Amino acid sequence: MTDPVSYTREGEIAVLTVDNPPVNALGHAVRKALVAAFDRFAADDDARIAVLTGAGRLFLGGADISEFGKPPQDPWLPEVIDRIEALDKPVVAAIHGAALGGGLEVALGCHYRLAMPGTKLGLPEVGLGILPGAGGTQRTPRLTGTDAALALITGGKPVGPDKALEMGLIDRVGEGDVQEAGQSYARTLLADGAGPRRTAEIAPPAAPDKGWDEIDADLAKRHPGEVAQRHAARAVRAATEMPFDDGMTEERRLFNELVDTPQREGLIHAFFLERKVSNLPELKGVEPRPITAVGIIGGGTMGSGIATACLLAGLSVTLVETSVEAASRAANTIAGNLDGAVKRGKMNPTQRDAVDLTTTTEYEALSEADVVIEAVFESMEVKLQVFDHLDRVMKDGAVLATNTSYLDINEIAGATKRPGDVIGLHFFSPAHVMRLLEVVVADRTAPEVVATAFALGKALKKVAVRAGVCDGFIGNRILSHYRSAADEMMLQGASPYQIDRALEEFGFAMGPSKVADLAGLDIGYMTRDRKGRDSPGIVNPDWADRLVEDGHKGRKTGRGFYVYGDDGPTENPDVAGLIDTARKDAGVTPRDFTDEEIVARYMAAMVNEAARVVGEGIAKRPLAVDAVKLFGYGFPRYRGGPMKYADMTGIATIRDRIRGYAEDNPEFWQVAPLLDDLADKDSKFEDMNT
Ligand code: T1G
Repeated sequence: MTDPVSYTREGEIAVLTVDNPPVNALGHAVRKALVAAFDRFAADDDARIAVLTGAGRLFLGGADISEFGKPPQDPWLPEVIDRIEALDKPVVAAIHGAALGGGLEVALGCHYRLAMPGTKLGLPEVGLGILPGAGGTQRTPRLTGTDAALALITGGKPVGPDKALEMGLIDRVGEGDVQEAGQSYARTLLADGAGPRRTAEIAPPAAPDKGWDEIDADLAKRHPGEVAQRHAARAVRAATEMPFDDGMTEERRLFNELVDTPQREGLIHAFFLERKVSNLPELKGVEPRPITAVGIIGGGTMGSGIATACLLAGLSVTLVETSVEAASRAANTIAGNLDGAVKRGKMNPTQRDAVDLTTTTEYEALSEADVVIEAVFESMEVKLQVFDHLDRVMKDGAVLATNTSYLDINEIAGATKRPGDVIGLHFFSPAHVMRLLEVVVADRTAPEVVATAFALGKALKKVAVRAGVCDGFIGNRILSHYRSAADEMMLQGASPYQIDRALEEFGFAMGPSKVADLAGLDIGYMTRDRKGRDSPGIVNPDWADRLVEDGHKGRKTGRGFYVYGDDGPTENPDVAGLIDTARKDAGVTPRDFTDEEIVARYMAAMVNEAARVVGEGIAKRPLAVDAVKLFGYGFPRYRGGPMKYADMTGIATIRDRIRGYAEDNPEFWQVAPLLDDLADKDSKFEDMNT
């Protein structure tokens, strides 16, 4: 490896550049090279000031996340930063692209800081289940004040250079080239006779406006179940109450506690899988087809959401509806979505006004589209008619995608003259907000069409996950299985509300009955119609059927498992009676469940069906299942996903639980072959992710 930190001199200015692609992560080699380079600067009598920069597209992307969980290697990052700060000659950090985590902490250890327009400066560590562990919790509040430091550190979100300047994180915003801007600032400092200005020597900042107990309670409420944010606030508190060195010791103690938590393991797993999941060996060297113009068939909630996602990505969109009125309604829905995106800061007003959207009733308007995404009613008959029409109007090489959530894409492809161009793009509602995209690859889908789908997913800032064709692909197929486990527990004695509470305590955004109410109880009703209500081992939730038959479809009708009044959802008093009737009809004597058993059974069903999905190749790797559940189904990110949960719980433990459950329902609780195999070998799902 070439020296990851170069040292050159421009007159009296020493220029130190970190070059460790792809993100200049501060791994062990970089830390050693930084110490050597700054030692050289200290000994270089002709160098009166140093400028630290990053090569490539950013300054420093932080500590090397892949090192966590491994024995730390000297020099530690805090030690490197302390050496920079202790120098008796000034050091300027010239920042571009991003200074994140340890990258920003290095900059805070420098004596002066300049950032270029568009730079991201932040301390995202809490999103990895840790905290800024190289002085960030001690130096930041000394520069910005305690409240601003708490917001930056516990929020984990980066700020731009103007905000950073206003906060006191940096001293100036540069112009032009970062190297020249950094050296120009250095010359100014020399001319002003500026010497080292050590952040650590700033007096401890004042206590925050709010009391620490209130701050802790706020964080516990905003990040239920998570520990990192609250630990980080305790480290910032130390900065206000202790001398710098003691604060650093406290920061290190709290950091080490977090490194040892399962949440750090889960969150770092989630960080890497988000990037690995779209990295498919089968696509190596496969060129995607260019996409600039997208056609959408159907302007309902999904079609309008998909159109919005494409417009947010700067693509031109032609949306086809069956009538002028329907097309106009779709245009209004999309306009509302875009206005919402501007409000959320996802799009600026100029971009919003420049969107290229055409709504029409003519398929012929799609003749130049590079890809078309069908999002019409979930009926094979309707979809076959749509694809027959598309087959006739779309140009050669166009990609024909369906947004179906369960229909057989091989059948749709087989009805066209171009099955190689047909693929599934399963978006999740609201399609312009939810990040998950299941790319469903049919038997004859061409590799470059798969590559094109992933390129589109990247352009839409989605987490694209490859799925094979089956009923429900990855996410919904597994959902139907753990949903049945919940139904079985309701029949046996657990209330829907205890189940929701137990799973929300486990970390789910919503329990299964709240999710069902949100999606619409009629969706489940129609699925049971389609699949049949007498599959062996599957408990049919007659109580949910009765609710739908009485017109109660969940949130959209104001009543389902919950009653949706002005003061939020309350339990629907009719549900208990409906379940009791079902228990009597089934001859079941209800029993109590503990919250622990509810979570264990629910998760065992999820892991078991996920193991089948991986074993059958519907998901190529276990991390694909984790990605689907994290980005499409509200699985708690700090647990890393169901497969990570299984690895951390113990595969054999889960297998043995399933064997126990099988005693009273052997048809449903059958151990998946892959789960059995891993348990017997004492292996982990993680071992299959390479
Ligand atoms: N360590 C190791 N690998 C990293 C990495 C990091 N910090 N950041 C990115 N990668 C890998 C990533 O997995 C991918 O790998 C490739 O680099 C490109 O990433 C002591 C303890 C910097 C904004 O949290 O936010 O400092 O898939 O696709 O879109 O207090 O990467 O190619 O094999 O995301 O241009 C804090 C995390 C660490 C920043 C660039 N730092 N990274 O985005 O590229 S903890 C972070 C990012 C810490 C200190 C603490 C982004 C980016 P592969 P990418 P990008």
